[in-house]
Amino acid sequence: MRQRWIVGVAVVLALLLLAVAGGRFGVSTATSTPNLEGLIKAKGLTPDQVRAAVQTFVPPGKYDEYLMFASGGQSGQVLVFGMPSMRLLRVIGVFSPEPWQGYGFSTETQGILREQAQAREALTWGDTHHPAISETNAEYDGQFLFINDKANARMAVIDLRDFSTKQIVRNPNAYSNHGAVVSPNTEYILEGTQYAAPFPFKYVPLTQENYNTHYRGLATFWKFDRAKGRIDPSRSFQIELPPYWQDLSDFGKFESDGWVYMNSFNTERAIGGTLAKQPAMEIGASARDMDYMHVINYKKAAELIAQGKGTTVNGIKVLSLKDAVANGVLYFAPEPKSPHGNDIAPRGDYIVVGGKLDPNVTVYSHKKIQQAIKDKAFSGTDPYGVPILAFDRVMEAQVKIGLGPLHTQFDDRGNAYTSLFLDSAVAKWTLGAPYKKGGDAWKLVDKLPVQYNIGHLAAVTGDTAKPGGKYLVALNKWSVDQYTNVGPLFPQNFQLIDISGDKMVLLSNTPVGLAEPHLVQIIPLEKVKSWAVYPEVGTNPLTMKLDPNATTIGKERIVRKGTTVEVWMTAMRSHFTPDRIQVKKGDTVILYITNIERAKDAIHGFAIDRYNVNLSLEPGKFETVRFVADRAGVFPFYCTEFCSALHLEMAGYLEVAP
Ligand code: K7E
Ligand code: CUA
Repeated sequence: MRQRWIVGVAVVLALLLLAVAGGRFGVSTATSTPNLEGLIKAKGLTPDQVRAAVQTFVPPGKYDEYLMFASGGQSGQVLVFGMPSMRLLRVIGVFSPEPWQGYGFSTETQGILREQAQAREALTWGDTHHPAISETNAEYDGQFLFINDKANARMAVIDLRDFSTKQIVRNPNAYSNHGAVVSPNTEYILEGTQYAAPFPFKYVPLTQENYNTHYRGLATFWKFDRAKGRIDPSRSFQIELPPYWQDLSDFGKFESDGWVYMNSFNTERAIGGTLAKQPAMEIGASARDMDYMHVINYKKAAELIAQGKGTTVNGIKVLSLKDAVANGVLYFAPEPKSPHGNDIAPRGDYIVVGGKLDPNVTVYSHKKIQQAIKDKAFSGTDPYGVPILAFDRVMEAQVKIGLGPLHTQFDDRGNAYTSLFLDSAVAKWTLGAPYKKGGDAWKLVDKLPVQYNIGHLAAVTGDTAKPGGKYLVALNKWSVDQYTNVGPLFPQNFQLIDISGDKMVLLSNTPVGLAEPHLVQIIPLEKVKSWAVYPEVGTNPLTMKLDPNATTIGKERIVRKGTTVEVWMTAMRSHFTPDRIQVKKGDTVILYITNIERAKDAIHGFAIDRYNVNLSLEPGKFETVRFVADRAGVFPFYCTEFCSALHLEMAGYLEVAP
């Protein structure tokens, strides 16, 4: 340890001396250049802290090694960080309007927020929890990102060519959801309903009897059409489930391909009612020692749907609970009380469950589960006739790791990492054969305190078939004393951890002062092939093709048809053409704007004062905006991105005659 420190500092010092000798500090003299040793001493840094600083520092002009996609929690957005620097690179508007991107202002993006005209009105927020990068052969392929909205049971599709949201679909039969996970080749994106509701949805008074009979959970398999880059609701399906609260899930891979494992809690079917002297929801919902992990044969379910077994409910095919049980689609495996994380090991052989109120992680074997199903090794059925697999026949191991285990990720050396909410720690433990053998298997090997109350954690490609090792991020819910006080709403605390050695090493803190990100996914930078400019001038970001209304220089025009005024406009440094638009009060105005720039980063904005019009026009992008000119007056419009020396002059007037 000490040796590495000396070597590390020696290297830094040597580089510093070389730089000084080479005159790279320009005018600074030996006395004004901060002396490294002096700096370290003045700040009271330990050798580990200096090493962490060097390890996470990305010099100006250099790139990070990884991209980290974080859910933006209640902001309804997605955050993109570079790693290991943990610098915020991008915010992606998803379920909330996002003015910088003009998201929710253009006709195209308003359509996305209105869920392709399915919604009565655009909801203006979402509770994003689980980003999921599209996969090929159970590895991230970097093409698409999916994210769920827990609050409104919606799923969004982001295209990683331009890091923009393309589609939002709403679950027609569920009112909340949890988890977005993709199948190994992204055929499906799965969401569980978090909170059971009447099915099909209507008013059913909340009595215990009604709850048991009329309330249901659902597993929704959204079919993804990769060529179109869209979810296809007409080829999606649902499986009806008992009214337990279905939580996180994971798709099997390799030997477990075709199966899904999904946690549930509140198998007690508690319905609350504190004022009526009923047990509080959380007491009722955690009364039993065991809940049920759902074991779902979704390939079988898809076959049954294809054979016409499903019923269409509100536009989506649903396989009934009865048919699911009768056809061997659904089994339960008992799992320790109030489970949360459900994570499948890299080879698809083990399923790791964290029971929040149990000091163990419980590991199930896919092989044992299949054998138990074959042998009909059931310990009974639940009230809905779902067979319950005998716990001792399907459980592979229980590893005592600490209090409040939640989520688990993996590295490339047979280790698993589990967040411990109550302990505020990350536990590193070993998997069994074939990952680790004999005395090395199923053992707690390291524990690192984190600050504080960790929810999810994520390692580099740590939930795929090829975990990368190297780094892990702890997503801590409480920061308490880690940052200066900025009022009573405290930032979340991301902590970067080096997992490349035997011991985990804390590297850095990153405050997230925006919302509560629940999960991140981390992908090597080179796997994401994003565009620096739109490939063709006039690309419509919704279709990703040349738009028929895109305009080129010299073709700009204003055309009136009745009370509709259409404007074909171009934007380039440093003018909009046309720069004067004359309409009458009450006219419908449609602007088709093309940014004809080809230079990277030559971005223009387009805003009309007092009309709530605000677009972002990246090089080559085409956008439409439509509004009714319902106020008379003369309204300046201008470019909102400081694009050039004459940026302030990039402006014009909308004249609305009374
Ligand atoms: Cu926050 Cu994944 Cu929604 Cu756990 S979940 S913490
Ligand atoms: Cu274009 Cu400023």
